[in-house]
Amino acid sequence: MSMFNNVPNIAYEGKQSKNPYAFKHYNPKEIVFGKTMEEHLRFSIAYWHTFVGAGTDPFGAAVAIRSWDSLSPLDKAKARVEAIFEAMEKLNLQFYCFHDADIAPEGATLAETNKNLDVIVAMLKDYMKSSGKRLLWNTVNLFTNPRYVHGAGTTCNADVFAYSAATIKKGLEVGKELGADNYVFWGGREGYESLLNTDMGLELDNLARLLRMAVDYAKEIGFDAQFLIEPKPKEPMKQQYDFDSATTISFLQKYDLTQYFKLNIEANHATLAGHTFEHELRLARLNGMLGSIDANQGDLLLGWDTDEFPTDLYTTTLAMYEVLKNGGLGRGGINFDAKVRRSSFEDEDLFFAHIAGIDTYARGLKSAAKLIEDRILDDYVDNRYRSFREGVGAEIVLGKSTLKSLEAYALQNNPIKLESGRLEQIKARLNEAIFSV
Ligand code: XLS
Ligand code: NI
Ligand code: NI
Repeated sequence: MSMFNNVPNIAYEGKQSKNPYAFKHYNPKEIVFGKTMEEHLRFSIAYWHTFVGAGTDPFGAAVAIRSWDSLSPLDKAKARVEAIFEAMEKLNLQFYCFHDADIAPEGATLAETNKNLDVIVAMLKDYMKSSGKRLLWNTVNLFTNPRYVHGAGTTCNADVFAYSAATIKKGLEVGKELGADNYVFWGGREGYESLLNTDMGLELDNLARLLRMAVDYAKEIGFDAQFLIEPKPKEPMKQQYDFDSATTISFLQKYDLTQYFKLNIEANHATLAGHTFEHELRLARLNGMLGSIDANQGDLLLGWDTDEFPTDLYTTTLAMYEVLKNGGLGRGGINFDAKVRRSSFEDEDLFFAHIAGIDTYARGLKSAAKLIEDRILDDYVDNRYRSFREGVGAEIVLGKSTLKSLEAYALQNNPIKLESGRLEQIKARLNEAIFSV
C-alpha cells in the first residue's frame, strides 16, 4: 500500500533539471573532498515534524490532514511506520530519527506505554531489515506530558525524576534494539521560569546524575551509541540549562562527563542563543565535541524556533566548512529537524521541503570543499596571524614569555604596525566560491 501515490522516486538529475521531483545538486555517489556525498551528509528524516506535526500553532488548528489521521492510536502509529519508510525510499535517505512519543501512543501507565513501544519497535526492526535503512538517533520525549511541567531531570518532584529515568532506560533499550548510531538528550524542560522558586544547584546536580545513570546503563546493556546533547537556550523554558555549546561543554566538564558526550548542534537553536550556526559548530569542533547536526533555519524577524527547512546557501556552506574541518561527522549525520510552513499542508510539500533542504546542503558541501581546496579562508587566516609564528609571537605561543619580557619588548617596539582584516574582500571571495559550484 502506498501512502504517497503522487510522489515518484526522487533521483539526481543535475543543475539543468526543471523536474520538481529531482535533486539538482545532491548526487549521492559523487565524490567530493575524498568521499561520496552520501557518506559526508548522512541525511536523516525527522519522525515528529514530518509524520506527526500537523501545522498547529498557538492560534490555529491542524491543517495538514494525513491519510492516517482517522485511524485509532496504534493503527495510526503503524501507518506512520509505513509512511516514513516509503518516504525514505522515495527520497533516497538512509536514516531516520524519533522520540519515543512519535512512534507509539502513550498508554495509561508506564508499563502500557512500554508495551505499545515494543509493538512498534518490532515493526520498525522488520522494516529496517528489509530496507537496509538505519536509525541515526533516538531520544525520549520528556516535555509534552503534563507530568513534566516542572522539568524531568531538573524537576522539583522526585517521582517525576524517577519516571524520567525509567523512560530513558526504555529509550536506551529501544536504541540498542534498533542499532541506533547515536542517542540524543535534548533538555526540553530542563530549565526554569524564575530563580525565585528554583534550587539551581540541585537541579544541575540532578541533571548530571541522570546523565551519569544513562551512561552507566548503556554500558551495562552494551548499547554503544554516541551520546549527544542538543543545546537550546530557551523554548519551552525561559532559560534552559544547555543554553549553547559553551554552556553545555562547561556543564559536562564540571561533572566530568565530557568523554561520554558530543553535541548535536541545531541551526535554529544557535540563532535563538544569539549566535550564528557556524559559531556553535566551531566551538563544538574545537572542543572535539562536534557530533551531529539538526538541520533547519530560523527566521530572524520572528526570533523563535521556527524550524524551517534549510535553504540558505551561506549558512550551509559555512556549516559544511566546519564539518569538513572536523574530518566529518563520524557516526552523526544531518537530520532535518524541520517542518513545512503551516500553509504548505499537502503531502507533496513534505517531499519538496526535503528536496530543497538536501540540495541546499549538497551545494553547501561543494562550496565548502572549494573554500578548503583553494585555501580561500585558510590563506587569509594564516596571513592574519603570522606574527605568532615568528619573533615575539612565536615566543608567546611557546609559553616562553612573561609580562616582564613582553614589557621589555613593548618598550622598544614603537610604533606598532597594524594591517587591515580585508573582510569585504573575503566576503566577495566567499560569494565567488558559492556561485562557482
Ligand atoms: C526542539 C528540539 C527537538 C530535538 C529532539 O527544539 O530541536 O526537536 O531535536 O528532542
Ligand atoms: Ni532538534
Ligand atoms: Ni529545535
